[in-house]
Amino acid sequence: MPRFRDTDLSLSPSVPRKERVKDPKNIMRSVDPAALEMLAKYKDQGIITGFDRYAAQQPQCAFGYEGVCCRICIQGPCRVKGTEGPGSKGICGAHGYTIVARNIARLAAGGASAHSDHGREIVYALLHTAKGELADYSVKDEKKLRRVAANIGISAEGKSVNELAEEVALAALNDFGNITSEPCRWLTSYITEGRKKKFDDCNIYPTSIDRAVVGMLHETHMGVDADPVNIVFNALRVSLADFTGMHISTDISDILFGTPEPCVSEANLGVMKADKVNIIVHGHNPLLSQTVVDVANEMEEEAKAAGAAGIQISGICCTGNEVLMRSGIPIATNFSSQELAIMTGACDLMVVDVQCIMPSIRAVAECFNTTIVTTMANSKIPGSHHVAFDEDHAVASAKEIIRLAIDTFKERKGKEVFIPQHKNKVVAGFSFESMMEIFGGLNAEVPMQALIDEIEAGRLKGVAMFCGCNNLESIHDQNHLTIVGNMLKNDVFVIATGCSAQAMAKAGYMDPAKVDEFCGENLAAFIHKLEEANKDKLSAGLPPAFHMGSCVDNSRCHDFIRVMADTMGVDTPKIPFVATAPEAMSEKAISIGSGLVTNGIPTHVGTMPPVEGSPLVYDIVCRIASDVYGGYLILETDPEKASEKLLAALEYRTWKLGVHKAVAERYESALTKNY
Ligand code: BF8
Ligand code: SF4
Repeated sequence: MPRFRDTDLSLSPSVPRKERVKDPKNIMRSVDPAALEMLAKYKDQGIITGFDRYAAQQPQCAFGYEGVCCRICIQGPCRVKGTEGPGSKGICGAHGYTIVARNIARLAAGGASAHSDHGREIVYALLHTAKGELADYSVKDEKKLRRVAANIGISAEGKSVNELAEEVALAALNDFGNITSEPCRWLTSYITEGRKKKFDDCNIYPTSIDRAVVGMLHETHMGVDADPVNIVFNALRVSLADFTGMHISTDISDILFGTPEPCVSEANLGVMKADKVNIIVHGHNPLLSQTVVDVANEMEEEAKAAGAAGIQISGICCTGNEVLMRSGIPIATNFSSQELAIMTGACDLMVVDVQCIMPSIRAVAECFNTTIVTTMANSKIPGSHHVAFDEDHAVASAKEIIRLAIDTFKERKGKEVFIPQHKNKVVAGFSFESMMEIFGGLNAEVPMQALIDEIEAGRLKGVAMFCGCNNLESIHDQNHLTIVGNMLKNDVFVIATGCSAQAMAKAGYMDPAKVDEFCGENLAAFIHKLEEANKDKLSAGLPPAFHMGSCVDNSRCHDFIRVMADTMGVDTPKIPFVATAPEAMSEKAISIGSGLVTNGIPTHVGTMPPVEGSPLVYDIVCRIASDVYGGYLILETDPEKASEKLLAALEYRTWKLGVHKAVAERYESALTKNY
C-alpha cells in the first residue's frame, strides 16, 4: 500500500550519510540567536561545550552510526564488515540484521525505563501523600483524581480524597509489577477499541512495565533472539510500556500539582535577570522543581537582604516544561544549549534531577559563579554539590537549595554577566483538558468536532505533533523551526512537547501576536475563531503552536489522537495526524517514536537512528510496520523534504478518508474500515 499519493517520495532519506553533517568542524551549529551570541562570545576562549565536542567527534564511527556495532557481550565489540566472509558477522555469528534490531530494541527499552521510573517516583509520592506520610504534598487537583479513577475503572463512591488517591496510586504501581497476564490498565484505558484488538491480535500487550523492559533485555541478550522481525515487533511491547509509564507520570503529576491551564510566560536566555538570584531547574521530575517554585516566593526577602532584586527561576528541558505548564515559569533554553545558560555568568545555581543533564555542566560551571546541585541518588555528577532530595522534607530541601543560590549570588559581585537579550512571549499550558475546553467554545457537546469540521471542510490539512530533543547532527533548532514553519504555513494544526516545544517557544512560535505571520490563512482563521469563542477566559490569546508539556506529556498528545479517532469514527491509522521528532537524540525519543508507530501514526525522525546497517530492519520500521500497525517511520534528515513527506502523509489520509466517506454516503452504508 503506498504511504503517499506522490509515489516519487522515497523511503530513504534524501541526503546521503556522508553529507548529513553540514560543515562538521564549525561549532556555530545553531539558529537560536541567543545561542549564537553566546557561542561567538566564548569562541576560542577555552570553554568547551557540546558544540565543540560535536565538531571534535566528526566524523563519527560509521559502524555505530548504522547500528552494526555490537557490544552486547564482551567478546565484542563486533562490527559487520561487508556482506560476505567471516567478517560479515559477529563472533557469535550474529547477522547484521540481528545486531541492528537488538541495538534499536535496547534503545527503546532504555527510553521506556527512563520515562516509567520517573513515573514510579511520582506514584510513590502520591501513595505516601495519600497515607498522610508526606506533609509537603497534597492532592491539588481532586477533579483530575476523580477523572483518572473513572478512566481506569475505579469507583470513587463513598471514598475520601486520600482513600481514592491511595487506590489510584496502588493501581499505578500494579502496572509496574503486575504478576497476572492482564495488560497494563493505564494502557487499555487510554486507547481505541481498534488498537485494543490490534495489540491483542499481535500479542504485544505489556502486562507490566518492568516485565516488558526486562523481557526485552533478555530477548536481546547474547545468543537469544536472532530474528530481526521478532525483535523489532517485540520492541513495540516496550514502546507500549513506555506509553503506560508516560500516561501514569502525566496523570499523577496533574493530581499532585494541578492540570495545566493556559498561562503566559517567556522563553530564551533573555529571561534571566542580572540583578536577581537566578536559579535554573533542569531535568524531568516535577517533585522537586515544583516545590522550589512554590517556596521561592517565601524566600524573596532573604534574596533581597543579600542585595538581589529578587529570585528568578527559569527552566531547561522537561523539568522546565513541567513548571512552565503549571506555574508559568519561563524557559531559559533547551537541551543542546544547556551549558550556554551557565556561560551567562548570571546563573547562580542550576539544580538538576534526572535525564538529559550533560555531565559537562559542572566543568563549565567552574569557569563561572555557578553552583551545580544534583538531587537524586541515581543521578550525581562528580565534583558537584549534592543535596539529597528528601520527599519527606521537600520544602526544607527546596529551601536549602534556594539558600545555596543566594549564597552563590553574594559571590557574584564584580564578575562579568553577559545575558543575550533574546526572548519571546509564550502562551503555554495546553493540557488535553484545556485544549478540549477551548475547542468546546465552538462545539460544547463534541469539542474535537470543532477541529475535525475544519479538516473535513478542507480548510486544515490535519494535525502535526512535534516532540523530542536537540541533536547536533542537525543545526540546533533548525529542523524544528523549518518543519513547524512549513506545517503552519500549510494550515496544519500544531501541538508540541519537550525540547521541540522549547525551540518553538524561544523563536516566537508560541506568541499569539505571531499567528498571522506564521500561519496559513485558514489556520489563522481557525485560531482566531477559537480565541473569539473563548474571549472571556483567554485574555492572552492563542499561539500558532500549542505547548502540551514535557516528554511524558506526549501522553496528552496520545489522548488527542484517541479522541480524534473516536470522534471521526475510525481507528488511529486513518486519522490525518502525523508526528515528528525533528532532532531526536535520546533513548526516550526511540520509545516515544515506536509507540506512535504502534498507535498508527506516521512518525518522522529528522536525525538518523542507527538502522541503516540493515536494509531489512530499515524496511520493517519504515514500511512493514505500516502494513501491520498503520504507523511507520519517515526517516528524513532534510527538513524541507521531511515537511513534504509529512504533508503528503496527511494528504493521503484525508484523501482516503474522504473517498470512503463519499462512498458510504452515496450507498448509505457504514464507513469501510478495511483499508
Ligand atoms: O524528555 S526532548 S532532550 S529534555 S529526551 Fe531530553 Fe529529548 Fe529534551 Fe525532555 Ni525528552
Ligand atoms: Fe559480538 Fe555476538 Fe557478542 Fe555481539 S553478541 S558482541 S555480535 S559475539
